[in-house]
Amino acid sequence: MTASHWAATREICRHTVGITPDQRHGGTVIDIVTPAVSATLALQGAQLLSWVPTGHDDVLWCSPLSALGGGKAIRGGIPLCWPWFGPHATEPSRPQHGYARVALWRLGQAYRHGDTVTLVLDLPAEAVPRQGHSGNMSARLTVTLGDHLGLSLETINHAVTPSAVTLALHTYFAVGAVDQVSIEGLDGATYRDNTAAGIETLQTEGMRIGGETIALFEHADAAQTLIDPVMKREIAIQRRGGTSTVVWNPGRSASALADIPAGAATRFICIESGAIGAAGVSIPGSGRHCLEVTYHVRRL
Ligand code: TA6
Repeated sequence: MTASHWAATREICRHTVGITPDQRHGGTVIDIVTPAVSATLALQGAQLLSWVPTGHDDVLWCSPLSALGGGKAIRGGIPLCWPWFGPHATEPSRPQHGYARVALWRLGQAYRHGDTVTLVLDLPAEAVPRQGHSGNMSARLTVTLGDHLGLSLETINHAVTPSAVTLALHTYFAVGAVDQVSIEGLDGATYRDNTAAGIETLQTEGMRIGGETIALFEHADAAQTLIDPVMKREIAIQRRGGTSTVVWNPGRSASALADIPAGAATRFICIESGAIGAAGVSIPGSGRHCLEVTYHVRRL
């Protein structure tokens, strides 16, 4: 981060009680502390790393092994997959899950209403390589942090022609034991099972995680609930502006991922909300698209 970028970040935070910038583990973060919430967001990727509504444990899992800057994807929290999800459709050399999570975003605004804090972060078009279908686009993330969490990822198409995007919030939820959780709200939908050569599978009877799971639902209901009997809580997920949900846990394959400590893959489940594959969106010339997701946590 340049000195002027750091100074601009500090200046925005200076006016709002409870919002503090810091430099940590090789990156710049914003710490948020109010009576309702404590949270940390990294400017790399505009990635929320921690969200602790008062009276609860952290809702998010984040690897202690990840650097928080330097252009390598941070493992945990809420990575933004944008402007494509997964491998690039035609150019495998481009970064998996797009540019957003490895780019340095700019804090544009920070404000507080009561004990709720809102941060607005921008990824300007100049920071997005104009190759292939990345087109000429910018992104804006608005994060609202309080006793619930709201994220709104806006894509702005600056070209006069339509641009196609796939995108997702790749949220890592902390859980007590992944083999004990269930995910409601996906029954009746079909998913591509990427642990079984992409076979189309019908989901029934509540989703349980029995090992490595890569389940891509292009179309699923807009609401899911993650039920965690070990942490005695449930997390309600509501999505708008996309029809897709992905459920991912690496299971034993975690041993091949250097940034997941031994045994830690049992302590998170990714439930990702977005618009992927054939359910991606086409944004008209000079148009905008908004993906919104909200999370509420309740004690069981
Ligand atoms: O969203 C599922 C997925 O694409 C999986 O295939 C899995 O590899 C995961 O995301 C993590 O990707 P990453 O690039 O962060 O290692």
